[in-house]
Amino acid sequence: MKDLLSIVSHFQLQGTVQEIKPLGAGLINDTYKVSTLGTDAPDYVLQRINHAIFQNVEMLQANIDAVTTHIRKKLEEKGEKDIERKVLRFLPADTGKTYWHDGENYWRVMAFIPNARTYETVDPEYSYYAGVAFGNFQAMLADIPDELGETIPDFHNMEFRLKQLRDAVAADAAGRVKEVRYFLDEIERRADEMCKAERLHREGKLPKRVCHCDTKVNNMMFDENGNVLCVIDLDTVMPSFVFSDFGDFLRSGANTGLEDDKDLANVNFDMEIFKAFTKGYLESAKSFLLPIEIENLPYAAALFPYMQCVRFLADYINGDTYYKIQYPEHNLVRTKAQFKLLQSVEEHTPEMQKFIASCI
Ligand code: GN1
Ligand code: MG
Repeated sequence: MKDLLSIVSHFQLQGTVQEIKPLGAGLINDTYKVSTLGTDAPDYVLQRINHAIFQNVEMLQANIDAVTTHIRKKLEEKGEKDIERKVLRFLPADTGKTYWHDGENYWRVMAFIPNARTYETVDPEYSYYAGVAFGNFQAMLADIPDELGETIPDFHNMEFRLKQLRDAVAADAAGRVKEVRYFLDEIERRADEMCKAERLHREGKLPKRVCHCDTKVNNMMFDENGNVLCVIDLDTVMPSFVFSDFGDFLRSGANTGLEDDKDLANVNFDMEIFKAFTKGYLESAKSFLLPIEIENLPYAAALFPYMQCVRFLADYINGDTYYKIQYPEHNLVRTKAQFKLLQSVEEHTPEMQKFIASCI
């Protein structure tokens, strides 16, 4: 706490810090809640940025500053009340930048959003709201004047993720390849189809837009009445295919089990969630989506469990160098759960296509 206190002292906080303790369940950054004394000053969120993963912190924070400034402006133009709870506010450090480098680690501080909460699972009603909110998020950022950088180059590039997996297999650093042959074969069998987005982009048929790129259910804040306040975890906001936000929400939101469920019988793709989310998303995103983007939404629903399966498996084969793990086979358990989810998505493809056709 003493060390964290001295870090926080480099940011322009109001009030007196009372307590700093861990917050949230992210797999990448370390997050703390900074509580201040009394009710006059806001509480804050302190984060240690995972600098091994986000190697260009200057670009990372420039993206986030651009995005939050743009959204804030849009909300002001709309005459929105409660703006403090509808867009994140990062505090400048004594360098004037919205991050602080202590010589070893990079830190940032944002205002804590009061009386708000996140969920690990959602029902169809909340999925509908989430669909509207992520569609709105993309719509609000459609005319952002700044050019955003790729904070993690090729983040959702399926060809690149497959190459990483193949490199991991070739190196076999942890001697684990022999136990995962089955999954490697299943992945390779689908590889061509799953790289469709990259091909369509090269052919000039599929655009990149500013996307959130980490639309897990728990990256959305709801108020006390269940209304969506804002989207958080903006590290990966960057140009991508709209499939990123659509597919990655369903990967978490429509999974009837956990991302790392050990009991695969729990893991299935929930069509009620799919329908509610898709309805909301299309309502707010229809105005800018191209037919090729809409047609391929069922592909997006499969792409993200597939990509996550590839990423978890590559990390397992590499000896767990990327994701935080709680036990030695954690990344393998995650791989299996994502693969089961993919199979369930595949079974529902015709039904998804029919539903989307009925929405437009
Ligand atoms: C990571 O930090 P967190 O848990 O929100 C990851 C996402 C994965 C997700 C899997 C920068 O997100 O891409 O989908 O874990 N973020 C990064 O749960 O790699
Ligand atoms: Mg998160």
